[in-house]
Amino acid sequence: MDEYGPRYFELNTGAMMPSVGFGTWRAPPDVIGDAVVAAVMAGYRHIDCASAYGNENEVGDALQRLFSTGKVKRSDLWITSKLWCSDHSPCDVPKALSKTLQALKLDYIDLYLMHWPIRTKPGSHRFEEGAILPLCIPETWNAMEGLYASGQARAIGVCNFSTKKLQDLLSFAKVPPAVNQVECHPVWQQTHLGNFCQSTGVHLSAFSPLGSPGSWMKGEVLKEPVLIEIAEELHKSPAQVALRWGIQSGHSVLPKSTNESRIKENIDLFSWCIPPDAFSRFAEIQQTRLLRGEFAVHPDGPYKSLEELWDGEI
Ligand code: NDP
Ligand code: 1BO
Repeated sequence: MDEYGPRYFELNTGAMMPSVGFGTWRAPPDVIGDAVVAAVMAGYRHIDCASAYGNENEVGDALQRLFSTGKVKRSDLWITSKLWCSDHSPCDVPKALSKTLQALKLDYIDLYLMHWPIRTKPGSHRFEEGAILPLCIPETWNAMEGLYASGQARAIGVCNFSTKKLQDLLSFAKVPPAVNQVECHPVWQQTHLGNFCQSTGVHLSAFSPLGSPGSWMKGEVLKEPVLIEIAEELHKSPAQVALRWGIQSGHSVLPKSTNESRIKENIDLFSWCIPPDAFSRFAEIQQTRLLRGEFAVHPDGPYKSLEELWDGEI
């Protein structure tokens, strides 16, 4: 029995976003389709995509498979995608969303996010020397607001914004961001940013909620002793406890897996909870940001240090 929510978080647009989203970063194009189908069949109703992940076309094919069998309708699903850094010029923003919609084979997106507060040369895929351009966040945001007004993006938001960058954005936004998607897990709990988001009505969505084991981020979150102890006490896996911690902290969580049994494990979160005495022990965990963003720091770019990229939240 599902007693322990929340299954959804209400955004400042009034929309209800499912609290567990299926991550798609680093999921190879030849396996992502079956993984998306397995995820939806296991109960996920939220898929987290991005043009930069190079697999939106295959995600779109999988969605068509699901729609054609009548298992789910478009309106049952929450689909997020993201504007890549090379598309920040206001004239490129609607073109980038059109490309994403074409790949996903959808006519609207539930949530469109600026992927990073970093702007690179049109057409560039990396952050190599010379590719990073001066920022134009107000102009890019204004173009995102146009997508919201057109209905092609039913909510808009950002990723990887520090408290200061979010505060600046809120000072000029005509449409406030609905979501700030950031790294968040028991080893990088984002307490300060989370409190600011809560006080301003911006939902904090947690990426890499398992600490991205196996990626170049070298996350060891699932080996954290406090997490393992609590998992043993509750007869759950460390991954489930990390995800349940995120939801109980008020964050949506976006676990990625291409393995069917882990896909199921990662959404088995609603028939149990972490009791208050165990929950308070997460405060003991030493904090470390894993996705530090060294690639965004250049002597000629807008961020000359990690301190500047994260405005001290490092
Ligand atoms: P996660 O924290 O979701 O970890 C994914 C890794 O954990 C995979 O290697 C997966 O392997 C493994 N895994 C999954 N479930 C379990 C489990 N139950 N037990 C043990 N290992 C498990 O990492 P991501 O960095 O992928 O983050 C999740 C999503 O967040 C991304 O896919 C993306 O959608 C989003 N994201 C957004 C970013 C942004 O800048 N906005 C940045 C980073 C991520 P396997 O597949 O073999 O199960
Ligand atoms: C640079 C990593 C982006 C993943 O969303």
